[in-house]
Amino acid sequence: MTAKEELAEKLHKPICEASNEEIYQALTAFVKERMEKVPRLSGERKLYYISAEFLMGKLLSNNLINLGLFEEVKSALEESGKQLSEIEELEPEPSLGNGGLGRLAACYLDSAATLGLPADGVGLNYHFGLFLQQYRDHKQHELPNPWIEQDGWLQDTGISFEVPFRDFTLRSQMYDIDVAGYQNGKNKLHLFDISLPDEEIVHDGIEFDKRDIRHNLTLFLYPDDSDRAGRLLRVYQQYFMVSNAAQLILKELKEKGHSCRELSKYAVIQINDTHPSMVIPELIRLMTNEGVPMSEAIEVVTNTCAYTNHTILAEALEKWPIDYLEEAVPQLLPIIRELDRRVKEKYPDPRFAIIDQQSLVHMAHMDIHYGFSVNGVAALHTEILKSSELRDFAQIYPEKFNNKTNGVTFRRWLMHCDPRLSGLITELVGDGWKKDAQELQKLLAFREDEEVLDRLLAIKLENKRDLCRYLEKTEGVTVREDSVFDVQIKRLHEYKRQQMNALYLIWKYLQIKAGNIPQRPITQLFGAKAAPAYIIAKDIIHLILCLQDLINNAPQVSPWLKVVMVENYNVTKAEKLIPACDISEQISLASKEASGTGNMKFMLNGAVTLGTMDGANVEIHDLVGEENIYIFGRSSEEVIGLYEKSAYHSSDYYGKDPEISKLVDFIIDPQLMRMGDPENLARLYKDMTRKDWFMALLDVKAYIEKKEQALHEFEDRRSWAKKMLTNIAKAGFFSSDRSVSQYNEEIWHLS
Ligand code: 26V
Repeated sequence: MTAKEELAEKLHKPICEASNEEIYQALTAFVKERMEKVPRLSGERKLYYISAEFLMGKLLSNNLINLGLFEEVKSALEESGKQLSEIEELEPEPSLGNGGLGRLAACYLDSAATLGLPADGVGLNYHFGLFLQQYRDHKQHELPNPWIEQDGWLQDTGISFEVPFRDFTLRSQMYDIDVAGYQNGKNKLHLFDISLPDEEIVHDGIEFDKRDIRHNLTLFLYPDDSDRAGRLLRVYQQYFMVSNAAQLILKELKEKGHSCRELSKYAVIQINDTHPSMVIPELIRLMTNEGVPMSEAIEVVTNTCAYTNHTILAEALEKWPIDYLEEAVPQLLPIIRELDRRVKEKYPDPRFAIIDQQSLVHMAHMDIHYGFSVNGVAALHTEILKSSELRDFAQIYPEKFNNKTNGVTFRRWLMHCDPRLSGLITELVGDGWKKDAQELQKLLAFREDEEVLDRLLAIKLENKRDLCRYLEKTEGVTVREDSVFDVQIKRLHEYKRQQMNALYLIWKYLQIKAGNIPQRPITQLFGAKAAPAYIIAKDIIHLILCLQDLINNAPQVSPWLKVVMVENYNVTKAEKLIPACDISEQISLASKEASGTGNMKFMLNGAVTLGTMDGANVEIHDLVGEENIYIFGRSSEEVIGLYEKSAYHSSDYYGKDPEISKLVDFIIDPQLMRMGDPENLARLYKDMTRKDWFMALLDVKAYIEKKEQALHEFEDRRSWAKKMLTNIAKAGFFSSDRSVSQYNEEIWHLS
């Protein structure tokens, strides 16, 4: 039966007579049935990728692409007067992640299945996900983001485990999402839930009783940890995740007829940041309960677990007070104490301790001592880990440290989100790039081909038109398609320096007011969520929303400069913004962005990077060459030196440079203070003038200058198109197929 016939049969009527809702239901059922038939990947050894986040994005189109059904279904619908893109809009996006960490996990699941590697994800089924972001009064407001549908992608497996806590035991339920590889078999994402989640306990936005663990454990990702109850809830979540993972892994091992002593032969566990680190003591606990001697259990688990570090910021290098663990999971303490005792016996230096003198348990230290691999996520990041953050550890365990530069799946981030560009690439170099991304390099042969360059520009314009229509519909704003689209989309964090971009906007606003009109209108697009308890991040959002209001409503300025901060930025919105982008903002303070993955998606879609020598920007720079990227700012060595010597004082820049103070003072300009909330603006002003921990003032002038250069060079359209082409052609290295192959060859060793 053709896809068209099957759909019509499911609908009990011809497609043209069905509503989009009906087609969506039928299409989802159809795809699920086809996924059922895809063979499960298997092999002697299997990977379990444990992660607190899996930022999957919508699955309908992605599954159609990977099943090889996309074109057939799209045309079948078109023949009946229906648009797949409109049907797709009905699908809610699973809200199971926050940023790069979670999206990377999703890309890696896609690539592992595509490469035919047996690799399942393990995480939690958060009912309300991160949160849904709304703007009111120029501020972020948080609401629950319910995404679970009746007949969606989650399948109840009937598998269930008991997870013991100090005061009670929770029963889990395992739900699965199928992950089909591109023209290959399938793996699964296992999402654990509690048996009695109670969505009713949430009120007033995202408030709920944080102590009601039996009913709240899987409601939200990253519940507010500004108080003890919130932090404890995170411990409960993490243990629930890893205890289920450990029980599942041992169950599958037994089902294959192996003893748990053989764990490392048949399984490998990738610990995605420190959130899943308790899987180490939990596995040791379960194995010793089964009679395996402690030393042997420790050795087996060490040979099974590998740890990936995704940031050097304190927020992710988790340290749990021992009394939190005592209160939630006392059964782990004898194990953690024993692990710590063994470390102290061998390495008495307190820098290596798992339990420090303040009775904090260092999760990363546990991972490094009791895992066989530690990797960073970009070349520079791994070097910084080895030479500064984790230097002592790299000295005692040089063989454990390795780099795996991140990657992104080209199925979603090119084939799906930019069909026009995909089509042109295939026309020019064939479709080998879909399986071997390095083939994109063949595009370099067209660097001097004016027709190709013009077609690239024409495609970008079409994509910008699509985005304009989308923004008009969803955000109610009008954007000029002939303006430069400059985009900064990522988690809101001070180190990512959205505030420095805001200072640029202030500068440009003042320039235009003074009569210095840009060569072409500029559209500055932002998308970002701030963690609910992260005050300065919320103040930065407030500043940007106030500037948006001010600039877009200033008659003299708005024809030339427009600010659009999209609400509730997520994967779906990224898929619309990235193909339309001209300038990709990657302006983190050098040394702070572990890798970045948005930077890769942008280059792949023909945007040119404006960035610092940080994270994977360094590798992008080395691949495309000086003339195809805009680099500015202090180097990571300089920045690390400034921190070491406590030598950066924002007042040196604010107080001594009138060009800078003029921009910063604008934050508390009466116009802005009337428009916004003086408390938020004054707090941000104070922070930037007295602290500025992530050194926005250090680089702001170099940033303005480089951005102006990029805007100027944008006007030489052919030369810009050449930069676009070079970026696309060199993006092959950043395919997650390459990253996952390297993980497999150097860490996982799956057959
Ligand atoms: C973030 C947050 C923010 C919300 C509040 C709680 C919380 C807890 C932990 C984290 C850790 C986020 C770690 C992360 O996303 N790291 C990113 O990982 C990407 C993939 O490796 C990498 O490209 C980014 O540079 C890095 O920031």
